[in-house]
Amino acid sequence: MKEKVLTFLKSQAGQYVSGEAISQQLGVTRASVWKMIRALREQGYSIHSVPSKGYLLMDLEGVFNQEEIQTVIRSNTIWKTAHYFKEITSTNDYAKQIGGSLIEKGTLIVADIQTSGRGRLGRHWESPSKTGLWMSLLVKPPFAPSHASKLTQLAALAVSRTLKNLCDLENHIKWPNDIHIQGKKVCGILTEMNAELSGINYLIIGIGVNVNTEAFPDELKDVATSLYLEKGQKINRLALLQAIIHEFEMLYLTFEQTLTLSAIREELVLRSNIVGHRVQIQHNNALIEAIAVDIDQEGNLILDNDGVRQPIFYGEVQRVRKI
Ligand code: BT5
Repeated sequence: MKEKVLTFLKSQAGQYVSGEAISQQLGVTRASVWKMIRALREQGYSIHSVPSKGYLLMDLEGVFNQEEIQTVIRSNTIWKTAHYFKEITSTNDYAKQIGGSLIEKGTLIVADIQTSGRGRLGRHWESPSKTGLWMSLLVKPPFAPSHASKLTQLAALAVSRTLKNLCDLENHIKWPNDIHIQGKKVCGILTEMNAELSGINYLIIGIGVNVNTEAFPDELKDVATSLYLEKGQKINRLALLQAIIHEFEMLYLTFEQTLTLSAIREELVLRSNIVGHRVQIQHNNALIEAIAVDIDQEGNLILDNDGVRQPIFYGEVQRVRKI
């Protein structure tokens, strides 16, 4: 029944609604309306009450809880199970714990705060409470392990498109796993897998997006940004999650058919802030400096070093200067 109260409050689109109106609409007593409002507040919804006006749902920034996350995947063809955590060490760590027993095709894991959020090579990922999107997409794909890194590119493109289409924010993909706005990192992706030569047991795509972060710790403030800082207004995290999941689903379904990035290669290049620039990259214990000229359909970054072309599969790229 409290879901009905929630739906009713949502339908009032920012208007106060009296306890009397809710009780009449749902055919329950004023006392039970109050109890349900209290239960919804305990679930994380911010409901403002003013004696003469009634109740106002103030969830403009999006409330995460099991029910809402479940709603996000309702019509999804890949993610059939969802797990929400108020607090967790890392959504990727949880995905690893359950990955071995994953029966469903896909599982979505979302947390409000990560106490040990991780980047690549075990680096710390700052994941403060309720201001970001800290999520892992767990899948059991039927293809060979060699295709796994392409999924990082699919995820990057899904986030990049969403930031443009939903938030109207120009952004770039920093190959292979970051999204930047105005040169600052707004999203990082960590893809991990458990595989054997014969196939992938499970694959985890961890995505972290700084959504409504108002300020970063000193060590990040020059390199990190959030959608709020760039846009000047708070973004609804649920709407963002829904849009990213939807974009990723479409990209993934196409990818499953072809196992190449040929359909999106040009878009990856257009959105890249690496292609067209002189870069340095740490590769096989050597520091290579060359011009990044392309991304191929395998997701490799193509470097040109005095006319010699070299595909790079993975690595830490830094721009040296514009050419
Ligand atoms: C990444 O690593 O960018 C991958 C980040 C993946 C985070 C998600 S959140 C959900 C899931 N669960 C996890 O535990 N992880 C994934 P890397 O390219 O190694 O970048 C790490 C570097 O980014 C750090 O060394 C910092 O310099 C910087 N950094 C840390 N926190 C940041 C933040 N919130 N925003 C922007 N930059 C950050």
